[in-house]
Amino acid sequence: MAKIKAFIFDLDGVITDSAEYHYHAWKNLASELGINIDREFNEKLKGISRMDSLERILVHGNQQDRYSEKEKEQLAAKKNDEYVTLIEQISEKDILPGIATLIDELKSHGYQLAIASASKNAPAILSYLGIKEKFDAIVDPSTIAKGKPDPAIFLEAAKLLKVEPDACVGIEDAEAGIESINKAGMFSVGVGSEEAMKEAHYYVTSTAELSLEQILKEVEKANV
Ligand code: B16
Ligand code: MG
Repeated sequence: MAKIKAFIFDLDGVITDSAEYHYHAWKNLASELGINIDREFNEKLKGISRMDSLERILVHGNQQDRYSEKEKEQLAAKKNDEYVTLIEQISEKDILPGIATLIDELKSHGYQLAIASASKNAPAILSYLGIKEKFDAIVDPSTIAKGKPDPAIFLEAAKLLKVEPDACVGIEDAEAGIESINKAGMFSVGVGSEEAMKEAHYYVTSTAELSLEQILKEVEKANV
């Protein structure tokens, strides 16, 4: 592995926990369609794009053939309208433990920082958190043909930073995200359970445990 020059972050589940807001907005929409979803089902929507999330909900309610593409677009837009209102409550206090310190430490050491999130609302969320200007690049997911686990979004982040993939560390909380980082040829850091993060080069169970020193030691050890 080359000398690390950049850190690429997933947003939801790594920098902040917006999953709860996605859950409320999807639950309300699903219930209008006569479909019930619970928190366990919501786990399967993490890291999944808006339209793919809607598809999964429709399949769950056995309504996969009920709506036209245009109607599905309208349903997804309705969910997003509620989500956009809900995330207005997000503020600095919603940054996950240890993340603000890690970002500052990375900046002070001169690392490049980017966001590789499936969310089209990522720039708004980063603004509410007060940390948008700390990132050198935010990938626009609408420019990415294939979502995670495809490596495209992480490769695009490296390209925007003008850094080779093997000089990047990617940080993710979703299995599909870890797969995406690994396929991109980057060093993967997972946040989550041992089971969910088994493919990560290194993992921690909480963002509070993330430290630059430890990550660099693990990169050295792994020699990937
Ligand atoms: P939006 P991440 C993902 O964010 C969320 O985990 C997922 O639940 C959501 O459907 C997706 O963004 C798209 O979000 O509807 O705001 O475009 O984990 O990739 O940061
Ligand atoms: Mg995530």
